[in-house]
Amino acid sequence: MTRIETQVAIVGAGPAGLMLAHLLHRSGIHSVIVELRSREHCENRIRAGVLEQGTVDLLRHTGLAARLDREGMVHHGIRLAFDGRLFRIPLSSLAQGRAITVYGQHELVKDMIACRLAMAGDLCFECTGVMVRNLQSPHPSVHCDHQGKTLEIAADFIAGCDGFHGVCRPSIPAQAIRTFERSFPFAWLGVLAQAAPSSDELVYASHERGFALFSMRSPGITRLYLQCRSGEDLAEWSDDRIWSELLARFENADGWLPAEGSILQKNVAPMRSFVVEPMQFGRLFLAGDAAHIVPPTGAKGMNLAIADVAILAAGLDFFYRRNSSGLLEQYSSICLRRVWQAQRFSCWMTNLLHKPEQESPFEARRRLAELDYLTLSRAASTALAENYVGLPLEIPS
Ligand code: RFL
Ligand code: PHB
Repeated sequence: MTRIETQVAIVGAGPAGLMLAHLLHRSGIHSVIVELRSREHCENRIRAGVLEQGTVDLLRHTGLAARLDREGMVHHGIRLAFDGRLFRIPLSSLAQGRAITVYGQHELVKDMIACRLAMAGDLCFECTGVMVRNLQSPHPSVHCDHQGKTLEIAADFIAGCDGFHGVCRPSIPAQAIRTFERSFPFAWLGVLAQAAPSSDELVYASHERGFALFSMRSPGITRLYLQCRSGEDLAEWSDDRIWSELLARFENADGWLPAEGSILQKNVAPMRSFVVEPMQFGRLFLAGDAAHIVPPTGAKGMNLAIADVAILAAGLDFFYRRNSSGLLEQYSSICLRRVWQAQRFSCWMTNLLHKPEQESPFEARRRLAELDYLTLSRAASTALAENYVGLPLEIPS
């Protein structure tokens, strides 16, 4: 057995774990990351695309935005397609100049891994049998197998950044936490296509055949999503069927259509809402998807993961540099306030745009009126804009 000592053991090298390690490094706090999957797997997992203004500001401020600033696409508005109309929400003019940036999560993960390795930070890929122990003692530890060796990582704190299916949250005794969840009766079929984006902004479409979303990853790659049944079988979705369904759902967009191209990748992602309270047990702190999941319609999940670890890193900085555990004690309550706002907004966007399988004619008209209200009321579109670009992220210092 090899014993390693560190201040913070981080489980998971997704956006939460990698960003936390980076922030701690800047504060002179040592950490070790253990990750289940290979570097290649982490760097090629296609997931989020929309970064809030506060996320971009933090990445820039901490030296992680060189490529993001070159390749990220800054968007000042989004479009809503419904009832034959294509209505623009001018995000920046409604939300004090704030904008969103479209940049693939996997590109950000590549940038963060490269930065971590350049700083000679410990980052162990392909760790198996990961376990966390002694969470309520001042000496918790992480155990795993790595490159044929058994590792014991002795730490002051553990950060559970291992996503929704990780091992950290299930290691907390059930009576110490409360979970809140809701599943949605539909899923998203996601498609990556070799096609130049035919709109310079995202298009969210509400159609009687169901929801569709047009997004992008680069000047040559379009990202699209279709509402489908939960547990949908991908084998039933040929490329031709996907394109004809997409074109049918965007037919509502005042003549605009996505450009077609060859499909490079497709997958089905479930839609769920989940929150664990508190986000801490003893010396284990949960962050990102390990603690909460939001349906992707509001584009909030990765942004929340980054916001959590910004607070956690500040709390650990207070602990080591000012000998104060006050901020760590407030970690969960500070994060949960933002999490529930994101949950509220993401559920609202989901219900606004998706068509439930059994929607009554009354519900369909009510939903249309809700969309129409965004076009009638500056207050309504401002509420959407300020939530979409992200509520202010205040990091105690
Ligand atoms: P991750 O990214 O899941 O990373 C967790 C890491 O932990 C590893 N792991 C383990 N490591 C060690 N031991 C174990 N036992 C482990 N078990 C797991 C995993 O391999 C992985 O490397 O969680 P993190 O860091 O909290 O980041 C969260 C985000 O990935 C997620 O919230 C977003 O992708 C959500 N999301 C979006 N968020 C946005 O902010 N903007 C978007 O535009 C956006 N679009 C989306 C999305 C999620 C989607 N899906 C997949 C539902 C679009 C979609 C379709
Ligand atoms: C994406 O580009 O992957 C994306 C964009 C907006 C969303 C969700 C995902 O709401």
